[in-house]
Amino acid sequence: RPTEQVPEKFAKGGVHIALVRQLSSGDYFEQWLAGAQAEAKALNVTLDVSSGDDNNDKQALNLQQAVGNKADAIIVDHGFAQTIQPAIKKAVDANIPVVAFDVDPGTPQAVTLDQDDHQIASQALSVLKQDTGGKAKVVYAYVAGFAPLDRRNETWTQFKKDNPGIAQVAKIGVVNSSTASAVADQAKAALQAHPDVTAIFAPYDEFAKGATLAVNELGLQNKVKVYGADVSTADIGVLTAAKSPWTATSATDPANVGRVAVRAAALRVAGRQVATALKVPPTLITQQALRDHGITNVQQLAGAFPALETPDVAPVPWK
Ligand code: SR1
Repeated sequence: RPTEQVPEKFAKGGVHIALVRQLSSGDYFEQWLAGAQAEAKALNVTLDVSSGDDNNDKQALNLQQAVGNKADAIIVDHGFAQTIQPAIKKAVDANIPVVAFDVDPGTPQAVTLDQDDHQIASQALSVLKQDTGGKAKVVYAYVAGFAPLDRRNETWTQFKKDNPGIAQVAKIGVVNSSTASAVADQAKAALQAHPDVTAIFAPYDEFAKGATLAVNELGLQNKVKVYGADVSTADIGVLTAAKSPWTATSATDPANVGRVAVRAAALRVAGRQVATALKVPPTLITQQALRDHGITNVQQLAGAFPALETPDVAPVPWK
């Protein structure tokens, strides 16, 4: 329920927020965008969306353009620190509010938003540990440089130290417009080279889908289990398919995270205080729970996992 009047600029429909993305393909990024667009519509904001399509120089150019166009606020969605920080500095110097999702903005003047990636990794790893009794040869999927994956990697590194029975025997991973199929090829090769592997830690849903495909194609479903991150309707289909090796995922609702990013940017446009570091906590979703609740799509998830919705993170008082 609104507790305040809509600020004039929003009522008139004159607010432009630039959303500058590094990546746009894949379930996670599509759902995130849908949430951001829905929130922008609800707030009467024009969302100007650009994507670097995995080209960091293109993302940096898009960001410079958003600054040059004097956007009312800018949301930077992923990116590599060295390519986006110079333009973020220009934005904050020009008093343009910046919300940085899953990327280090390099300045405390920007609001940061993340999904608590350490918790994402530790939730998925808690199931891996339970299933394996803390003793397993593991294939690990990771690409350095992406802030959320780097944070999940910190937790994996500590987990290995704390659990000497867990051994990483191969590292795989690629991020591009066909991540899942590339990771499937890599996972297949790793599983063939290491027949004693019983678990794949793949903390990004495109990695987990690729790992699952590899296990299925090799017919190893009874031996090798996959522990992942993120969730989408397509992921739920993969998780709950007969004999699926994908056992657990730790996830937020990506559409909800997109909505939070737009709310934070809108609040800053209206001159409101926003916490400097926003977090949307993840929820552990197991294959068993999805089956028990008969969940087949993301719309049904919130009923069984109400913590996936976070209206209290960056609430807008006039909405
Ligand atoms: C390439 S980075 C992919 C991750 O970004 C978001 O944090 C999602 O959770 C996804 O796993």
